[in-house]
Amino acid sequence: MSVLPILEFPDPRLRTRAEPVRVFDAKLKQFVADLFETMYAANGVGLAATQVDVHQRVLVADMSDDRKQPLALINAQILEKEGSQVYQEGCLSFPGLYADVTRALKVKVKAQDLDGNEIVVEAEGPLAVCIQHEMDHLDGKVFVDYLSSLKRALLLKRLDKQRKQAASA
Ligand code: GNR
Ligand code: NI
Repeated sequence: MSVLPILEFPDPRLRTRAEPVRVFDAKLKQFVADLFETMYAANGVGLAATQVDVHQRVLVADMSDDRKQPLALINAQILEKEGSQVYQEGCLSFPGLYADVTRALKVKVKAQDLDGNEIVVEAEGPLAVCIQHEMDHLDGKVFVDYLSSLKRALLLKRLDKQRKQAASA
């Protein structure tokens, strides 16, 4: 098992569109184990393969307080969306940055498990936010893309400032 390095904005590799997984082998299982290890080590609630520079449609999430409810989705597709919610999002690729994003309240997702079996997951609230956030990463999309250009510019300036401070500390 290994903790993988996480790409940070504005790395252009975060804009890559991931390819569907076609081979469900031991290597995939190892990769998913590494994704979980990386997510837990970074105290994240979700992680997309894109963020560790692997451009395959794999995402992991664990919204539970005890960090013992791992969910891995391969080749996830949204079947249905319902309602809307505003949630303050963060992202491991934008350390220290948070912003309100509006997304569907509920999602019904079709995906495959580690063995390639089809699964259907219905999620609501924070888990639905997380799944939508991770699916966006797999399409090269990040949460600041939803903000107005003014708000985005302000936040990215703040990120820059934080980085400069961290570098001189
Ligand atoms: O750890 C994370 N927290 C989070 C909080 C609100 C909305 C979405 C997320 S996902 C994020 C981890 C991450 O960057 N996943 O891509
Ligand atoms: Ni993210």
